[in-house]
Amino acid sequence: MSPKHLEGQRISWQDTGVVSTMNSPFCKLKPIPVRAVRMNPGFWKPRIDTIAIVTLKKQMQEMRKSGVLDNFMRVYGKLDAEFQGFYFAESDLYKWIEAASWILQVEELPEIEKMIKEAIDIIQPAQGDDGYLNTYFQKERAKKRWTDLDRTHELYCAGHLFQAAVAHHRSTGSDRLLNIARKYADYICDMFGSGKKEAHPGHPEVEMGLIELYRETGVRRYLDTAGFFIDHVGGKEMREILGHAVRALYFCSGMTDYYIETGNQAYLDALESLWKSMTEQKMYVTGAVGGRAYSESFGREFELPNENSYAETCAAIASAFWNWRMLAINGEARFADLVELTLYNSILSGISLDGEKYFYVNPHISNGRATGDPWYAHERRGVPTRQGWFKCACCPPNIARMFASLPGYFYSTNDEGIWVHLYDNNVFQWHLPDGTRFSLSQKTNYPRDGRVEIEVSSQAEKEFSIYLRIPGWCQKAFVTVEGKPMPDTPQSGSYYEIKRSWKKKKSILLEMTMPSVLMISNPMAAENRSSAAVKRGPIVYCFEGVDNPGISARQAKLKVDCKDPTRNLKAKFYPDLLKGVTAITSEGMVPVGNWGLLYRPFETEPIKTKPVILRAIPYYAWDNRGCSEMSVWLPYKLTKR
Ligand code: FUB
Ligand code: ZN
Repeated sequence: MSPKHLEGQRISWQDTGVVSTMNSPFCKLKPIPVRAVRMNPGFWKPRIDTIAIVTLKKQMQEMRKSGVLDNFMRVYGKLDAEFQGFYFAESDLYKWIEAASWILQVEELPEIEKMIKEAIDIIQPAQGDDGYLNTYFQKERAKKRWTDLDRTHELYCAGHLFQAAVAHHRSTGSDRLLNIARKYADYICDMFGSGKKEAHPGHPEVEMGLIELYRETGVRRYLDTAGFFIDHVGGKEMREILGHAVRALYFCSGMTDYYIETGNQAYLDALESLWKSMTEQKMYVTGAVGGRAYSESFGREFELPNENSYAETCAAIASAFWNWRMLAINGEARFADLVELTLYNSILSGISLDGEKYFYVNPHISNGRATGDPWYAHERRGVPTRQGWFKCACCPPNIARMFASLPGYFYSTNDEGIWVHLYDNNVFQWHLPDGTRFSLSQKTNYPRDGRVEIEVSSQAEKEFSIYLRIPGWCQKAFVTVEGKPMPDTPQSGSYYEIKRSWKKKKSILLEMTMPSVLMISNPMAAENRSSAAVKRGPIVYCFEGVDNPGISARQAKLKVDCKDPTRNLKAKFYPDLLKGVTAITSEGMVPVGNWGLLYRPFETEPIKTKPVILRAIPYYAWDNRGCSEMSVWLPYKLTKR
């Protein structure tokens, strides 16, 4: 099938989504631009505002300090200095430009606009006449260009440049960075492919970048070169999710993009297997992935260590990218569920509430000691308290681009209607693919509770559907339209369709029960055996030392009523705690006295315990009041009433 891009039916830059599947032949959902959704005060708006007001500026300062911008200037002789940082340092600047560009769709921010312009001014002169642009491999390493694709990251950096350029174009209409990207992409397409340089990048990313550039420009060979890289590494044959977690999931995202454009079932078969392998065997309860610290990778099946969980923030973001693309194919709620799970837990944990510090590695249990052993203290990536910056600073600008573009993840459209994926206060004004204009607003306290009031109106007298995501975590949901309860029961883990004419404004009420629940794990995940984790709605909880004074979170046990396991869980909202969180308490117990020896014979009267009340807070919010002990999972003791 010939993509509509090539039929001259281009989308204007203002109308384009974060991942522009608008004209892609093999996907059901059409994206909406970030600017179509105005977030109102609620859960996400303050976080997105923090990115705009605090995070982006601080990140630029850090990149200046660590020499990322100097690396460009030394290429064209404006600075006489050594190359600084890792060989992929410039990718941080590209991610930052991407984030800063998306945020311009959220708000007018002249200062950020100026910073983007200055960054492009610094980048532009570094591009070679042939289009090549990589600050590490220019100048003294010029002869080494493309000689170490496996380890060093030329194509990875290129991919980030392409994504930044596309975001910048979609947000400002400027083709300044886009032209730099195109020139480089043309050069890459000249270099790589059958009968040319037959190789693939060691760190995927360029696949997504090239395909988005194809969607933006209609230049077919960008898509073909991405396909070449995917085939060269054997994408179609992959079945088990393996290796470096960010690489694996950027690859899956790129392969999904490629399927969406080409429709070759073999890619989708591989993607389905990889998704199953990740979600059934290699994912934390928080949605985090990449448990193995060594090589930052997916381990074997069920290799999910808690204290030494690597769970890189970038890997969780990569999972959200991938699931977002899988969702577009058929509108299956399981993918949106995972986008939601990662957003509220394993991605959000990556940044402090003030927007200035980051986790690179996200543990699921911590001894609360900021001085780790040498391996974990390595560049302070694995220290169990957030850091202001890292020598390898991939995660901070990745979080910024994710949250800056978040409004664009709330909805999709298609010929049938509007798809509501995420819940929070906002007004969405947009149009269906046929041009029918509508307005949809949400009022809710979500995720504090599961009640969402929606109002929809459309310009024209036309029947279309609203598809509400009923999350997989939600056991009971009720939908009322114009005060009348809908007769059929919404199914958990699906989209609930409401079809009618919306010409006259109509109200929908979605009520999702949101009890506190205890999660248990497949016993093959050895560290979670006989333990439970607390979850409420999309939010996973943890027990942090600061909320449990005098109690060791790593020795506590939950008391679980054997007839009614959640009976002991009590949820209460605290507006002033951690910017407003629902804390959950439970009866529990802690050992009295010391264990003494590491091992001892089992006793029928085991070590004495005393009853305590344990308090849990959302996992994303831990380590915002100093470094203390923390655990997501606690062993439990079944009790009879
Ligand atoms: O290698 C580039 C980035 O740095 C990776 O995606 C991260 O895992 C970190 O290694
Ligand atoms: Zn990272």
